[in-house]
Amino acid sequence: MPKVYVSLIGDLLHAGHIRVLKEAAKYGTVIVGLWTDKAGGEVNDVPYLDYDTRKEVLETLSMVSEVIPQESASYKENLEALKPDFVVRGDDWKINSQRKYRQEVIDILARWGGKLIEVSYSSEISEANVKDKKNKLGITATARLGRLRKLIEAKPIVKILEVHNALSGLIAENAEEITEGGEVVKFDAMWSSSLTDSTSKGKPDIEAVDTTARTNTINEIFEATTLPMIYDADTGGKTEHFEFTVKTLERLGVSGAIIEDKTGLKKNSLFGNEVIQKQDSIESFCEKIKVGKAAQITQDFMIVARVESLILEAGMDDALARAHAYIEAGADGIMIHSRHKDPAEIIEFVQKFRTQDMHTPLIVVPTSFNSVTTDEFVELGVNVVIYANHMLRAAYPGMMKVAKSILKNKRSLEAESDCMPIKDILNLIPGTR
Ligand code: SPV
Ligand code: MG
Repeated sequence: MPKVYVSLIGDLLHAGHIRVLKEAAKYGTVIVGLWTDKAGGEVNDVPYLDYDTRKEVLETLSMVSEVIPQESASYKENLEALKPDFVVRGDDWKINSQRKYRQEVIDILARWGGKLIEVSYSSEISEANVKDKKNKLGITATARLGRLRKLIEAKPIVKILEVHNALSGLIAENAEEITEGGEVVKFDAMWSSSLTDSTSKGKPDIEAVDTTARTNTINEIFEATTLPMIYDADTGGKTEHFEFTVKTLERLGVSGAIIEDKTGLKKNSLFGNEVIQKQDSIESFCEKIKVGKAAQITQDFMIVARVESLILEAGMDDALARAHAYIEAGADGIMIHSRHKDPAEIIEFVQKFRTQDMHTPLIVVPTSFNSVTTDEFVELGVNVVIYANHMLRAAYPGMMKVAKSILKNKRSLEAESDCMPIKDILNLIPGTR
């Protein structure tokens, strides 16, 4: 029997897949190359369902003889190992970001006279379209919670945008850019920033906005979005209180909390030593991490320890010693912060940390060292980058400008060009009409 290779993510199996598999079965024995999470991560399409669940579904189909993993978005490795006579696929990849892989498949098959068969794929049933529809239906707390850990494991880097209300949440969810190669790039998750949530409420960033108020903001954001969220838990508060915060966040479907190793009255890190801020002892902070880890109910919730040694000028050795101690205490990741424009100390930290620990997720917040690109962070060994305050900082000057213009001109005519058209704001949110 001729060998037929079909490559699938198979997250949401739909009529298009069945059409491809039926066609493939006409040509011989069908082997499905099922994408691993990492393969999906290469093209910004990390599956929602885990590999074994997707495999189980495909294996029950009569058209499928065998399911094997495809470890990369490129088919190369599996094709060279199997040397199939045919590859069958939906024809949508002629126009989407996977066209480079299409040409590679054609070239590889040509080496042994194999053939690519393309099945016409109507756009209403493409996987992306089905996912869009699914997003409109929303997401459960459990599915949202588990998503961040999965994204960190599967993607070269996870890009996170600050949100402070539902509208900024919608921007994080929907903003996209298409690269020259046709790849769609989007944000992967949202950051509930203590700075911007407090500022939106007209309060200073000193833990004065309590957990109840913070979680109200999260609820509003979750009503309108499906992206996972990481929560800026400041110092985590009293250790005895932190365990309740962890349970509250898990119940809502937040994926993790970042706690910083400061104690007493917390001030924003970007003040550095211009204000009085005190770092916690390693022992006491490790205890807080342990209590938080013991409090969590799910396996997936992440507690990330934020090291403030560089902010407080306690030195590189202190930063590294603390990071390793916090991991030992159970932290699922390290956020290293700096307030310098020059990224040198961040680069030094990451390089030194990675000589001892290759795996623990590293998170950076490049508000000050904003010249470094996500590609450069990937090279360095950073796993998560948080753009921590930009949505609020962008909105405020626009609002101030318009408010002043109305005062100055005694009418809004002059401000109109700085505002989005009424028609657009009416239509911005689906279901307004
Ligand atoms: C926040 O966004 O509130 C943060 C990051 O904690 S920073 O403002 O840089 O301290
Ligand atoms: Mg903060």
